[in-house]
Amino acid sequence: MSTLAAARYGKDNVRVYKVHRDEKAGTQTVVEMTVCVLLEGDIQTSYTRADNSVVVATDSIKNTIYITAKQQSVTTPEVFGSILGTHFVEKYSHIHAAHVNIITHRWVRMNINGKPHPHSFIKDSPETRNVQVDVVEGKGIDINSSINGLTVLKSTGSQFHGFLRDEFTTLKETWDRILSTDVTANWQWRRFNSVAEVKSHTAKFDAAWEAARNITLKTFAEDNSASVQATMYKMGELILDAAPLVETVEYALPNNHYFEIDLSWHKGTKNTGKDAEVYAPQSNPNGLIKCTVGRAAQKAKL
Ligand code: AZA
Repeated sequence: MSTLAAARYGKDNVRVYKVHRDEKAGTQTVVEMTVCVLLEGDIQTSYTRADNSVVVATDSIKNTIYITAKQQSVTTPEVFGSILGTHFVEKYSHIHAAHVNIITHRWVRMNINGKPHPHSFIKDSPETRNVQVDVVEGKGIDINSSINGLTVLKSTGSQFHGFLRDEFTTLKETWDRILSTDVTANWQWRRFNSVAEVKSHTAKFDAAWEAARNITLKTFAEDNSASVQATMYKMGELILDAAPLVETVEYALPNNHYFEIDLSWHKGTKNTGKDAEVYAPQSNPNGLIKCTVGRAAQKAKL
């Protein structure tokens, strides 16, 4: 005997572009997103008895994403995701949860001759702003916002010493090293009761994203880092201070290593320690450091 233990389905990788034309100012603004919507509810029989009567076709889900993008603002993604997810739960009595993931791609307005161009944009990095919105009937709306793929490097101002040494240790202590990482940072909002409540906080979502990004960059640059662990914790603390509705901040930082190269074999060339200039960037293996920073009395989840 078997049973359907869990099920959700929907449309993934729905690519959506929306332009906003400000006729008065003569400027246009664009948003490009990749959207995933997965539904849960009384859909078991579609798996166990080939009963398609309970299936909102994934094609209809895709159409709903387009229509909602036409009818509603897609900024902020937190509000758009809440409207979209709530639609499915309210429209179909047998759908009890909608899980919406939105990846917003980076299109930054070009500066031409020192002036912001009215309708031209550059993708200056693979960085994305993502949201995961979970709308659960009778419970509310959970929103997790994130920065992904923000790659940073500092050529000094990072140390790593005093770590545990035993018979497995070969790593040398360092008081001056290169530090580079691809930032994944996400922050979990306290639960919202309704779309109206999410909408009432619209401005806070952009503000939190901007604060999280600025804090990440400023702390990375300015902290004389004792370790990835110590620096990321400072970032998390500062984001919690900046965004009172945020309950937890989570970072996942790979340590993208740059190894010194001993070039003494070539005419005694000095290229280690204070003479190091040419390094070998490493693809793998890499350190991976994670943490969740919560308000006092909250437990970390890893
Ligand atoms: N944290 C660091 O910042 N650097 C490291 C580690 C670590 O845990 N391990 N090796 N190098």
